Amino acid sequence: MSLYLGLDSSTQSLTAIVLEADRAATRVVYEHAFAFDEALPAYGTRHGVIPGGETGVAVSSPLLWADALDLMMAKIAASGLDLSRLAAIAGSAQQHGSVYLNASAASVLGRLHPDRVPSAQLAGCLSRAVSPIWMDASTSRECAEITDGAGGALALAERTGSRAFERFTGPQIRKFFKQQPEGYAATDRVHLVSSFLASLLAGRHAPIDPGDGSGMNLMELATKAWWPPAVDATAPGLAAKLPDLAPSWTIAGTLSPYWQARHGFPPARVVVWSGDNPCSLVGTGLVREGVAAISLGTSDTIFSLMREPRVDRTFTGHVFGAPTGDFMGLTVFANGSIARERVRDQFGLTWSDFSAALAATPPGNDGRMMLPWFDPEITPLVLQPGVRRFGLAPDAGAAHVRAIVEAQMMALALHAQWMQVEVTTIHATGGASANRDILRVMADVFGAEVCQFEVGNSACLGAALRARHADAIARGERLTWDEVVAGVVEPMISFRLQPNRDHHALYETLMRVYAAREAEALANVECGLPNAE
Ligand code: ADP
Ligand code: XUL
Repeated sequence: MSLYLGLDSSTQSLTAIVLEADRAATRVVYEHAFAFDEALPAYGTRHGVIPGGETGVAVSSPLLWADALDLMMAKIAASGLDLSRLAAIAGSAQQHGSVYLNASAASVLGRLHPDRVPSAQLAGCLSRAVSPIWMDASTSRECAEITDGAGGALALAERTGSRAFERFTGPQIRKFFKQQPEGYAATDRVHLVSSFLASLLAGRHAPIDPGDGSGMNLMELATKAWWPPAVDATAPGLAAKLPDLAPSWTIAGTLSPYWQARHGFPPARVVVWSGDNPCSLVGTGLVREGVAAISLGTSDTIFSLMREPRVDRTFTGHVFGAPTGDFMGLTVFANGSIARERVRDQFGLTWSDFSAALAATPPGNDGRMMLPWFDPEITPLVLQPGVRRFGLAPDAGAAHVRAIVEAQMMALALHAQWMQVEVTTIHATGGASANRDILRVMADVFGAEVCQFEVGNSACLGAALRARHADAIARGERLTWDEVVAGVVEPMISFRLQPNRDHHALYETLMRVYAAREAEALANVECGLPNAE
């Protein structure tokens, strides 16, 4: 039976899942994860981010991601798995982050010396030492310039799937071009985190898939090609610096001699990597319309498959390519796990105390409420953070816990309405989906059944399933997406939770109050949202 490796390079950690599969069955035979801060402390990251930048700036290190990949490959090689059966590797990465390489990268990637770590050999290939990541909110000016240059917010949203967003790669590239023109001129290739890591595995520049490409404000959804008006509005000469775009099941190459000599891997197929949300779509089994998934990771996201792209005219959400060749709707909230952790830490709680606080407080929180903008928020756009509290006494820890979770769930429900998906079932994933008390609030707010998975990291599972799918296509085997996920995702649904109808009715009323308070707060903050006209 062949083995398939999925990797997920997320904001804070790297995860690997190995699947063993043949026509009859697919099962997980290996899973391992480590946090960047702990595994590679020399990079000095905090929650995967290099601390100390200007407000709104969030960067990490591409060399950290490369060395983490090396650590993980060593770990897998030492696991006792029969690596000779490894047929293909695919990956998932945090979206939007960009890696800037000079012209030496093309040859260095193909000639890495097996005795040395990747960072020591790649440092000279970087035309920018750091990578801006999705938490960066510092490019509002560049967003406005690109919007103007590309014919307005609606045109950009209709063509690329999203209006200009601060964290999207195009605005980040423009800021680099404006602030460090020499660095931009020395850049031969701008990779995403996904295509950078795929390039490192394949030993040559890998393409970008439409799932991650649509997080750049540069790709035309309909044609899955770079859209010249957006590319030209972003930075001069950019077209020549962008990788190719290729379908998600494209084979980028075989595992380079570096990985074979360094850790004893076979020349397995390297499949094009994608973003964590597109990979999660597969890893939560959303290969058909009608079900939504919520990922409670560093960010909270809600997404759903779409056969046809439906643009969000409220401009909060995104349409991305899906790894199945379809589309997906997605809305992202920056104040996800990190905001829950702020409340947990503020009151000195453990996660089990946090759960106990939810269990000890009534649905609706007796009218106490919070707008949870601890950090700059993406949905709705809040550039100057600030938490708003209604009726919450400073020392009422349990009420604060319920207030943040209810606020997050109501915001998820309100800002997913544009997708026009009737949510009757939610597939919950991400680190915080391990917390059933949080899922109970989710079920009641949405009035939907919530399923929880045995494999918590659906992005990584999705990457491993994508490896299986692409390998089958490369061998000329017919394998539908239903067949890819059947028997893997469904039996792994370990827990189902039904909503309480009375609590849902209460939340329907509270959601109107929440929406009004949100609108009122937005009228008083710097938000800069373009209007639809
Ligand atoms: P990433 O976006 O980096 O992939 P994960 O999906 O791995 O993030 O989620 C990690 C987060 O999950 C942690 O930062 C933590 O806040 C959260 N988490 C883990 N266990 C629990 C729990 N029992 N209750 C609530 N949150 C949790
Ligand atoms: C998606 C987004 C985040 C990142 C990190 O648009 O910004 O979900 O992919 O998880």
